[in-house]
Amino acid sequence: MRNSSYKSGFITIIGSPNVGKSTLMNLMVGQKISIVSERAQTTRNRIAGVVTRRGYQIVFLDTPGVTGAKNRLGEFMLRVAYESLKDVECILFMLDASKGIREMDEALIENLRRRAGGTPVIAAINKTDLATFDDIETIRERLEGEEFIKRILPISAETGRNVDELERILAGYLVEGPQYYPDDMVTDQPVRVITAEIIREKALKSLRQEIPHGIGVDIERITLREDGINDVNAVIYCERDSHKGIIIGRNGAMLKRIGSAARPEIETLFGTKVNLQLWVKVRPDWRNSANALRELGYNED
Ligand SMILES: Nc1nc2c(ncn2[C@@H]2O[C@H](COP(=O)(O)OP(=O)(O)OP(=O)(O)O)[C@@H](O)[C@H]2O)c(=O)[nH]1
Ligand SMILES: [Mg+2]
Repeated sequence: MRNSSYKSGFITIIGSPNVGKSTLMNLMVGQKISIVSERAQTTRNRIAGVVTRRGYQIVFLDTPGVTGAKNRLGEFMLRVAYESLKDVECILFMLDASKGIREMDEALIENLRRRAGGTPVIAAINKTDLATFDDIETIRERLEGEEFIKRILPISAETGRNVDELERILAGYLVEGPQYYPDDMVTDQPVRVITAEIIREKALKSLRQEIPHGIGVDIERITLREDGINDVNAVIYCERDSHKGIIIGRNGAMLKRIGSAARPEIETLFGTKVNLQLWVKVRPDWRNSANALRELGYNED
C-alpha cells in the first residue's frame, strides 16, 4: 500500500524527428525501451517508458517526430503525437541545439500553443554537446516569449548533462495518484512488438538511403522449444523488388547482418537462446494500405 502522498503522472515527450526523444526516455528509464537511430522518423508509435522512484512514478510517452505526413503511415504518426498531448500532467518539448529552430520546429511551437490546452510545457534543448553557447542562447531567446513554455533547460541525452535536473523539474508536475505500473515494469509494449522494433532498428542502422522508411517488421510466430530455445519468425516488409534485393544482400549477407545484430538483444529480452528466422517480402505501397497498417500495429485501436 502507498500512502496518500504518492505522486504520479503522464508526461508526453514531443518534438521534431531526430531531436533525441527516444534517447532521452531510455536514459531516464535506465533501459532501452524505444529504438533509436540516426534517421528521422524512427519512432512510429506511442511508447510508454516508466520511471519508478521512491515516492513517485513518471510514465513517459515517447511519440513519433512531428513533421509533414507523406502517406497514411505518416498521418497515423502525426495523429499519435498530437493525441498524446491530451490528459497528461506535463508536456516535454524537445529541440535539437545543433539544428536551431527550423520551420518544422516553428510549426510545432504553433501547434503546441493551440493544443497544450493549459498543460504545462517544459522545453529541453537537447544535443548541447554538439552545439555552441550561442546556438543554445538563440533557441532560448526564441522560446522565452512563449507563455505556455514554463521552463527552458539545455540538456544532452548523450552525456547526461542536466538530465537529473530535468527529472526533478518534471517530477514537480506530478499529482497525488496511484502507482500505474508495478516496480519492475518499464514499458507497456508487448514482447512481440519490442522484438519487431529491435529488428527494425537493426535494419534502419544497416541500410542506406530511402529504403529504411519503407520497412515494416511483423513477428509471425514465437514458439518455445522443449529445450528452452525460442524460435522467432519475422517478416521484413519493403515496398519494392529492388529493395528486397538490397535487404537480403549478396548471398544473404545483409539479412544475416541484421539478424546477427538483432539476435543478442532479443535473447536478452527473452532470457533464452533464440533462433531468429528473417524473411523479406514486398508489399507495394504498404504505407498507404489501411490493412497493412493495421497488421503492423499502426492503428488506433
Ligand atoms: N550528440 C548527441 N546525439 C544525440 C543526443 N540525443 C540523441 N542523439 C542522437 O540523435 C539521433 C536521434 O535520436 P533518437 O532518440 O532516435 O531521436 P528521436 O527524437 O526519438 O527521433 P524520431 O523517433 O525519429 O522522432 C541518434 O543517433 C541519437 O544517438 C545528444 O544529446 N547528443
Ligand atoms: Mg524516437
